Amino acid sequence: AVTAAKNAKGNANAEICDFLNQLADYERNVSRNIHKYNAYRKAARSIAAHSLPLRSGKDAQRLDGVGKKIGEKIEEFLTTGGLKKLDKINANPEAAAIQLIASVVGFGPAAAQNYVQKGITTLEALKQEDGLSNAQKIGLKHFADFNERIPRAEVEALRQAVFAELREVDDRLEGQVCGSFRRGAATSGDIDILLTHPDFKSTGDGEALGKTKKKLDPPFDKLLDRVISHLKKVGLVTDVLSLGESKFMGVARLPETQFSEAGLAPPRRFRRIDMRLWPVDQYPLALLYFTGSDETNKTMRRKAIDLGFRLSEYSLRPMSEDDKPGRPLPVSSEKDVFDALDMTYLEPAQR
Ligand code: DCP
Ligand code: MG
Ligand code: MN
Repeated sequence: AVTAAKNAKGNANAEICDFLNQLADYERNVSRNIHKYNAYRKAARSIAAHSLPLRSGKDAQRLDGVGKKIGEKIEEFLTTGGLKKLDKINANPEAAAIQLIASVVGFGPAAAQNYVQKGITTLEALKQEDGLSNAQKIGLKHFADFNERIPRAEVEALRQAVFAELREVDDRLEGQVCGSFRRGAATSGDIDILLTHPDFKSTGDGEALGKTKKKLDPPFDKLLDRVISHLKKVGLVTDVLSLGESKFMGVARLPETQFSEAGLAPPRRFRRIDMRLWPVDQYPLALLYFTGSDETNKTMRRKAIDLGFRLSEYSLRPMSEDDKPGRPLPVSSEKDVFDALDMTYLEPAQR
């Protein structure tokens, strides 16, 4: 019998996945090599899905997405318990500084690299810089809080508070918390809310509304604005990172009374919240996409391509011989998409 130690996700090869993900982060943020980043991530996902503990690099190479080079790293890790490449990365203060800054909300790898080149290597020094964007200032201000996972009970309390307030703005607004919360996760990195309205319709072309028309039609051009203003007024939203007609990224926190009434344990942290306003006819496709996981999305999009379709958060469309998308298929539930792709329906918790 296999008695390998498994992590919370049941991954027998957690340590291997962990070092592959560290290498992936390094490639994305420091080397800026997105291909290598994707390769490491893909190998890590493939190994995470493998239930038996890997015994050798050769063993690992049998898995999808694990080639010779990654196989050799796994061999080194299994035989020596470490990885020279990772030791070198971890001993490089410049690389560490880039990774640190790139992990702050509002900063990407390019900005991180620029600051480190200028000799800015700590968050304290970064805070003193002129010319930070509003989003970057907020990212720095809440750096510690944003690095904390959000317990499910707190997402639930925020969900109830937000949806109660939405009724005050427009009692026909509807929506759901998607992301890891909808998949049943015990903790979430942020709160992903998808909203819709029965009168808010797409043009039917299967594209993003913003792509075909510069502006949403009234009153929906102002609806998300009104939602966010109201949530700010009642103290649920504390900061705005960005706000467009259909996409909000910001910060939320439960007011003190609601926090204690929900029986949540202090400290009362600031949390990242994303909100999208979606046309009702495209809602099931957005629900599917924003529920994720990103891995399930990739699998489904790939499956769609294999079957001659194109799947997005806006539509499921057949592709013509010359690779042009046809008319969107009618989709009234997530299950319709699984059916069209000839896949067994997966409950959110299985995704
Ligand atoms: N998504 C995706 N590909 C990305 C980013 C996001 O398919 N590159 C989709 C799937 C995600 C959803 O959007 O589940 C929400 O994105 P999050 O980054 O918030 O991811 P999760 O909610 O899944 O996880 P977390 O708990 O870290 O927020
Ligand atoms: Mg999320
Ligand atoms: Mn999110």
